[in-house]
Amino acid sequence: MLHKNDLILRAATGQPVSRIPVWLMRQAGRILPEYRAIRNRLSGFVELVRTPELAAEVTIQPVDILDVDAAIIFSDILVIPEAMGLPYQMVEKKGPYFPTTIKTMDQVKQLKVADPETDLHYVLDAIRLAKKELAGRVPLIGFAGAPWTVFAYMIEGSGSKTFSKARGMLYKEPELSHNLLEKITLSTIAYLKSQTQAGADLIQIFDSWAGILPKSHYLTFSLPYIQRICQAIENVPVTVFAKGAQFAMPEIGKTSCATIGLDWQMDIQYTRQLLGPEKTLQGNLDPCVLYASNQDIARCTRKMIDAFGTQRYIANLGHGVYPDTKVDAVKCFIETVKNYEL
Ligand code: 1CP
Repeated sequence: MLHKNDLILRAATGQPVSRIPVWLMRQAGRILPEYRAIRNRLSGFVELVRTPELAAEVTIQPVDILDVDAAIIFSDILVIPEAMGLPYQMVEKKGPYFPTTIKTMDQVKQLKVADPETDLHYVLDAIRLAKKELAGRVPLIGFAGAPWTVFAYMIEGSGSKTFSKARGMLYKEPELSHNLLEKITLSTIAYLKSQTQAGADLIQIFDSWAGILPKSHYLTFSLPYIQRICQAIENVPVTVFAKGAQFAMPEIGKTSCATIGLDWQMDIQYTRQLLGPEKTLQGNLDPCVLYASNQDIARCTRKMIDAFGTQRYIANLGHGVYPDTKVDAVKCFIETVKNYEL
């Protein structure tokens, strides 16, 4: 489809842009009162994710209200375990919770490879609706968790500071671990292919827990599976966001992704040097900058762009926007990017 605003696609594919594209990780939900109004009408997060009309509506809210250059489909990385047979709950103010976690090879064998058209049809319906309502205004980003990050929740059963059960599993049961990662990878490839068929113009892989692995484990248990996903998605550009994985940047640079996301701790110039000119970079303002005054937000944003340069670059935060961020601060960030002169 032709887009009225295709800046993010141009940047991702290395074409020149007339201004820098900008969006925010976790822009759908969290910060907008308009999101909370819809969310409060429902029993909870899971119902919203499973109601395509409303999921599409909250997907488009940031485009209408914040004027970002891309929408991201409203869903969660945990729909994959559920589609494989391991359901999750979203506990208010606490986050995800899995009543059952994976402990044995027998359990891994019982999990299925997700069939997106049946198990995840609600996400695909939401994508089709969102695309229709966007009518080409901006591209739509589809996403999934990286297999390692999804694995971490399936073993741990919830968020965790250390994910010690999940990391421990890699040492204790490497074969079980690879078997589970394989199933998650096959499910994710099928899912992301379906997302692009439903209309996703770009795909982002979130490896939120990349940074807690030692390098050798990252290169064994995470990156090879990410590379398989990158290779399988041929028709749209893929972004890899591996939070905390500065240590593996040269290797991430060798995957076939178009764009690499930087978290806020990563050094911009050093990372560009490691990756060379062929990849597009995305990121990486510290989300906490948005607690500062507008003047400081603008100053920090411009300083960040000075370091990235204006081509082969997509402006974003270094991780998801925090829920207590003021909408005005987000607007200031977006305006500063848009007004940056090439
Ligand atoms: O009730 C609510 O509104 C719940 C809050 C919420 C929301 C709005 C959760 C629970 N998930 C989401 C949506 C979501 N999750 C999106 C929507 C699109 C967007 O605007 O970006 C996306 C892309 C995600 C991805 C996601 N979920 C990640 C990867 C990105 C990241 O932030 O690192 C992870 C790790 C999750 C798990 C998850 N879901 C929700 C929470 C609170 C968490 C994190 C739990 C933890 O800290 O371990």
